[in-house]
Amino acid sequence: MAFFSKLKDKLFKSSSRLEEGLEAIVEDGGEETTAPDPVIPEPKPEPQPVPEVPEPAPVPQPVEPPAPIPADPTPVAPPPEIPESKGILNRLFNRGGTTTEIRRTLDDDMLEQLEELLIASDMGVDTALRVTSNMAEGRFGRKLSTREIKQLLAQEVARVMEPVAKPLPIYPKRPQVVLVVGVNGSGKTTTIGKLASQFKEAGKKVVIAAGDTFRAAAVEQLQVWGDRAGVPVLTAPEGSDPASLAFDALTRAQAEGADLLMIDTAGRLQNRADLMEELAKIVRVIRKVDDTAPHNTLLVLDATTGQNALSQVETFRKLADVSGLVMTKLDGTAKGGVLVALADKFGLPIHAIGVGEQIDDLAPFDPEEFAAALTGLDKG
Ligand SMILES: Nc1nc2c(ncn2[C@@H]2O[C@H](COP(=O)(O)OP(=O)(O)OP(=O)(O)O)[C@@H](O)[C@H]2O)c(=O)[nH]1
Ligand SMILES: [Mg+2]
Repeated sequence: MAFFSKLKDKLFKSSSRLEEGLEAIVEDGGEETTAPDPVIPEPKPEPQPVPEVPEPAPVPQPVEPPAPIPADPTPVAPPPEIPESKGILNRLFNRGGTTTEIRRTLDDDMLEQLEELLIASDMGVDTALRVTSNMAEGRFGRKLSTREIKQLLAQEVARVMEPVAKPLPIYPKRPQVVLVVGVNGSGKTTTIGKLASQFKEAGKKVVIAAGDTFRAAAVEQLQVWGDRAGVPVLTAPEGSDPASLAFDALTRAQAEGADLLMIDTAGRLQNRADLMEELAKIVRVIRKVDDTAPHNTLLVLDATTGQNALSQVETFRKLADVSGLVMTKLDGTAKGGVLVALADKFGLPIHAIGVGEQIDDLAPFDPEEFAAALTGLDKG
């Protein structure tokens, strides 16, 4: 699976940290065990009057049951060596490389270490506790290898993430208005560019509104993304009212029959009251054109901020009716675990993840791939 290895590469920092931690935990207090031999069970060497040469495939003979077993005390011929030699071959070929593996008994100490590791990987205390207790359920006292621990962890992570993995919903309503919010530098503008490109490629007619009128550079940046995606960007002079730009943009998007209008917003405002007022005004004004807008309010979060992402969700939920999340910068961070905490705590859909600065570095969120990449589990 090509994308999986790409994601795993990109999540290298998260996974390697968790992976090393898991290995260290199992090694600490674990012991070498001989892995149970997975080979085909050896046939019991039962002496019986077998044909001299072993048939390649002993075809069952339903017609005539193999006659023997008369308790004949006179051994006609010594039982041939075949069963024994088969055993030797089995030993040679199947049991030659007896594997040893370090396993550790799952006990309170180990669970505590696992909790600490998960907390350190930004899963948050509550989520870390829940995940480890689920991992332990029914397995307390069992000896587990690193691989088994990884599998268990990946399974629990995937279970937490499953319900939130939802692509941005597309409604029949046209134009569908997507308001994009988030703190300064979280990746709003970049994400709009990437999303616009994906929707354009999917045949949608997309329009972008440069609602961050605070800085001229912000508008230029969005125009660059619009050019890359091949999508028009509607702008207004620096310092002008973003709400009136949003109004104009929606009116135009409607007139042009656009499928999607994405509205960028500023993250750099003086204080929360300013930001709240600005976002509320944008919403108020676009509702004059379409009283069901915005249809999605995307909160863009920067994964490298770790636990901070949790408080950003809380803040933005008060400012706007956040309908879903995009988590950026999952490449090159050791804090990928925060996604698990977010999913566990808020249950908001995660529509996509940003794994780089290029236009195609936005991926749908796949819980199993994410869990495997995060835990360093080799899939398959
Ligand atoms: N590595 C990486 N960098 C990203 C990702 N998404 C965004 N960035 C970078 O993060 C920086 C900020 O991104 P912007 O899109 O400008 O963020 P913003 O939220 O629009 O910022 P403001 O407009 O200042 O509020 C840029 O340098 C982007 O290239 C990602 O998924 N991975
Ligand atoms: Mg921006």
